[in-house]
Amino acid sequence: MFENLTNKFEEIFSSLKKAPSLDEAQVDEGLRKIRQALLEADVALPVAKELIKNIKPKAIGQEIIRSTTPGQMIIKVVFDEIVKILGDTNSEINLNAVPPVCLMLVGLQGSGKTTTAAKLAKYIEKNNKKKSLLVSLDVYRPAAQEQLNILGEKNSIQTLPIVKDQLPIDIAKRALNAASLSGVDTIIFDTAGRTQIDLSMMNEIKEIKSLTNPTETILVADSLTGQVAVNVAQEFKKAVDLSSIILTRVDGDGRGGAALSMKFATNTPIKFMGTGEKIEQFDVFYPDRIANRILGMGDVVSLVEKATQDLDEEKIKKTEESLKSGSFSMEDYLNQLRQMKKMGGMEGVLSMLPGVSKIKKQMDNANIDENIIKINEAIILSMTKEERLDPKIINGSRKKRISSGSGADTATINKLLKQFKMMTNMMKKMSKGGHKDGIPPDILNQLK
Ligand SMILES: Nc1nc2c(ncn2[C@@H]2O[C@H](COP(=O)(O)OP(=O)(O)O)[C@@H](O)[C@H]2O)c(=O)[nH]1
Ligand SMILES: [Mg+2]
Repeated sequence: MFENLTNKFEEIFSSLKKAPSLDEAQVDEGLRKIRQALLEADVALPVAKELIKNIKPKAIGQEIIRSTTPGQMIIKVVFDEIVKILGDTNSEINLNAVPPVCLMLVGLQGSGKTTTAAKLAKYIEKNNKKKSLLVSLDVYRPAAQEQLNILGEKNSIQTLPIVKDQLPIDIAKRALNAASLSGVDTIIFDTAGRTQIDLSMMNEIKEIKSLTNPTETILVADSLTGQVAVNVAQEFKKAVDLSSIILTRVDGDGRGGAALSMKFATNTPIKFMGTGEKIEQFDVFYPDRIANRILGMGDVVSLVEKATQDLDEEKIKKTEESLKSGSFSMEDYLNQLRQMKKMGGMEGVLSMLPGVSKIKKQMDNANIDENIIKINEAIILSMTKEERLDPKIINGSRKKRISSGSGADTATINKLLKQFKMMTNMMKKMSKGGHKDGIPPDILNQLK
């Protein structure tokens, strides 16, 4: 469903995320491409506008957290806004009523109501440990009631026996009685759809709704129909007030626009999605997971999140001050290494980046030992405070002591000292140039 959009986003972000700095013009250009990609994916114009409007000030005013690039931060901003547009968090199905709790499925013909009724019953049985009664009110389409009852039988879900020529409202009354008698917790009503929005359908739904007083009036919408699905949802919302939406055919090759627009256009949460014809192909709709899928940048997002959580602001300040005063010590270096370790070490950092296979290969080529952080930490810990503050004093005999303390050989200790020297030089240059964002990536380079 989201492949096209994902590919577009990957293209847009591939240059952005590496850039060490971005100016407003570059951000604007990125946003223009994002907007275009959204519209091509059939996202409703007001939704695309809203997204861009919300992303822009955050993308430009974004404070860059150490160990991320501006591009990575922007990906996180875009991600957050897409999650918001999709509905922030998942809202659970509402079963809070005196049993039998009634749920009502509505939607156009062929949108997947009957299939979804059975899927939902199975889901509620598994997750809420509640038994459902499936009831078809579709007296118009030949064999529609049979279709639901066969599905029920196949999947061991109770169904209401069919009585020929009964009107929908009478079937609904019979269902309420049957449920009370048999002690069923939930009734799922599968209503009749039409090929298009139609007044008599809406009136029938209203009538059944006032009889059954459902906790949920759920629109089943075919995501493959894109904008049409969104328009249909708006009509239903106006006429019968929906409480939630289930998107079907998310497994299909639609362009994703319906999924992205639905919540914003109807102010109604998407609670589930159908991902195939089989009964178990039914998932809770989690906005953040969907946003991850759409962006194809989940790894960058978690990298930024981790960086935000893990970095100790105070230590960063201290490092920054040391840098400015030119007194960056082994102590500070140790802090840097520990920050990296917190983020899961080099492997942790790298494995969160997209295109990691490429990086891994480069790593292999460069012979980076993932244990190097640990070894370097051990070396620094074996130094005296004096040595840490002024590594120049580390002579041959001191090296021997450090070696026996850390288990590292002299060559490794020499390498660390050389790296440290290179790094302090480089950092001095960087801080003079006013560029204060690249420390961990540079440590990464220095570790090669
Ligand atoms: N691939 C796919 N097919 C689905 C999904 N949901 C329903 N269908 C199929 O869509 C067709 C129409 O579904 P049905 O439940 O009869 O729609 P109704 O007319 O609204 O009751 C059937 O062939 C279903 O198997 C889905 O999530 N993915
Ligand atoms: Mg049906």
